[in-house]
Amino acid sequence: MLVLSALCLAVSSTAAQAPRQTATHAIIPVPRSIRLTVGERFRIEPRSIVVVDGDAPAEVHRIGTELSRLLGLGARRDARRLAPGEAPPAGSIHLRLAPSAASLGAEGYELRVGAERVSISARDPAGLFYGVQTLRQLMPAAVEHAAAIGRGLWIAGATVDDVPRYEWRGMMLDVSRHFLPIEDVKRFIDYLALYKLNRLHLHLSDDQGWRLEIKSWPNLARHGGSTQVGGGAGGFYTQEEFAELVAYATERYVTIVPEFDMPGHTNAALASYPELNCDDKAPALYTGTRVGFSALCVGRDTVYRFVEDLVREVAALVPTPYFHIGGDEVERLTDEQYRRFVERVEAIVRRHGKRMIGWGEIAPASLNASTIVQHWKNDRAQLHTARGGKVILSPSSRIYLDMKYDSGTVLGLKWAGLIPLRHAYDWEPSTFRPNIGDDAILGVEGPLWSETVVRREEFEYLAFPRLLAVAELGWSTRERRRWDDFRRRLGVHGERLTAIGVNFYRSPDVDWR
Ligand code: TNX
Repeated sequence: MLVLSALCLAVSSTAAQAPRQTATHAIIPVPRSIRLTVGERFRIEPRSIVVVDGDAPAEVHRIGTELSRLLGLGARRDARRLAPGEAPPAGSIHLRLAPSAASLGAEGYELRVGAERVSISARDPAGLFYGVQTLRQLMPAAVEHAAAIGRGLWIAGATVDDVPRYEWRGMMLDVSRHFLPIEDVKRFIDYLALYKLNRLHLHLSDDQGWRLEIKSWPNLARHGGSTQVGGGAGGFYTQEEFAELVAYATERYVTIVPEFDMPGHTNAALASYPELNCDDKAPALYTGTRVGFSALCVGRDTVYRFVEDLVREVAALVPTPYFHIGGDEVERLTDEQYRRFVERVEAIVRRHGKRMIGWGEIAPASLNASTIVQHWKNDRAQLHTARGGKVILSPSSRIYLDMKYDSGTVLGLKWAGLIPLRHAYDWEPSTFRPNIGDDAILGVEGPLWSETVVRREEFEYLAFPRLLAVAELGWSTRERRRWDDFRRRLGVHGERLTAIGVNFYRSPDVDWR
């Protein structure tokens, strides 16, 4: 048995036959179609170079240059533009836009690795970016180490034709319960990109902390952001930092989805501004973990001025189409008060040109069909599909990344059950909920609530490897997903996750490398 890092050549023999070679790959998420061509590997050598077409947009050139850096191609670090009519030379990796490849959609790509040349083509730059991620995974994990520069790298020979199943492939980070510095959030964006996840939903406010500077309501961050669960120092992102984060995410084809939870989960805001409370008294900051006790004074005009200012500032700062209003677990309002609030806020969000998203609880309000409902528990998200609306699936019993793996897990919660790796992987979105079929499903998202996790390493421990199950649920077709095959491929990723510095849980379901 010859075991290579990115490619396994399993040599099997039976008594009657000569040894037979079956080549397997370890790509996560598994591509729509992949054929390995054993014996055709492309070696990274001093002559290797990344090339793009002469008229390629700057974005494509940037993707090429990033790849070139990853490969450690020394002086040839920038991608080279081909001269008009010049064919990609031997030893080149060619990134090419093929506008006519309509069937590849906005994110699909075709990849061909031969001994002489590599080519990736896609209709759009995002597809080239995803082709590059597949290329990374066809190389030994050593490519992820800066120290690999000068080592003999190679790419497994392959022909890949790949498109995602869903347009929404996400993760949520709760930076309210425990604050994560911007550098840590960037690390998560890097991880998402490698596994072709394209949404990072940030839960930016809750009872315990307000995490984004709002210039028209400065006390939200200054006071409301000054603590966290357990009473630590908390923190918040300035608008400059946040703009930089959005730019960082955009370069990696990750859309930031900002959430400001309301009308409940608002103690940090209520503590910062007395006028948001019906009795005009600001409560103390909160550092516990109960839910449901807070609510904005929804009958007051001031509250809608607050929402208006918030949406305006965030819409200007985050050039992505979504604004998530939370809307979960409100115990202090009547159903009628709650629904009217959601409807008024939806009008504000729409006026600012954004698509509203809310947790399942918002579905009974009379919503616009462009609004998105995020299913998480036994909610009524299906009311929204009946009006033609789209749903994101985040079932807590399957992909709440903050649930414990098993009864021995110290971090995490268990109200939605224990979620071992296989349980997170082995389910089918299109049949998961009655009346929420594939045509209504925008995609899947794994939320990571942070009541019990403080440092980046702890966030990572709960997220990995279950986030890779979410990545495959979101990208790969139902027919291509098989638990046994996933666990085998995942084992190979142990080395890669270690190389990029992820503190992952060594699930006993997997034979880790
Ligand atoms: C429920 S999920 C919540 C969060 C908690 C989480 C803990 C949702 C919309 N609300 O406020 O952090 O459970 O698992």
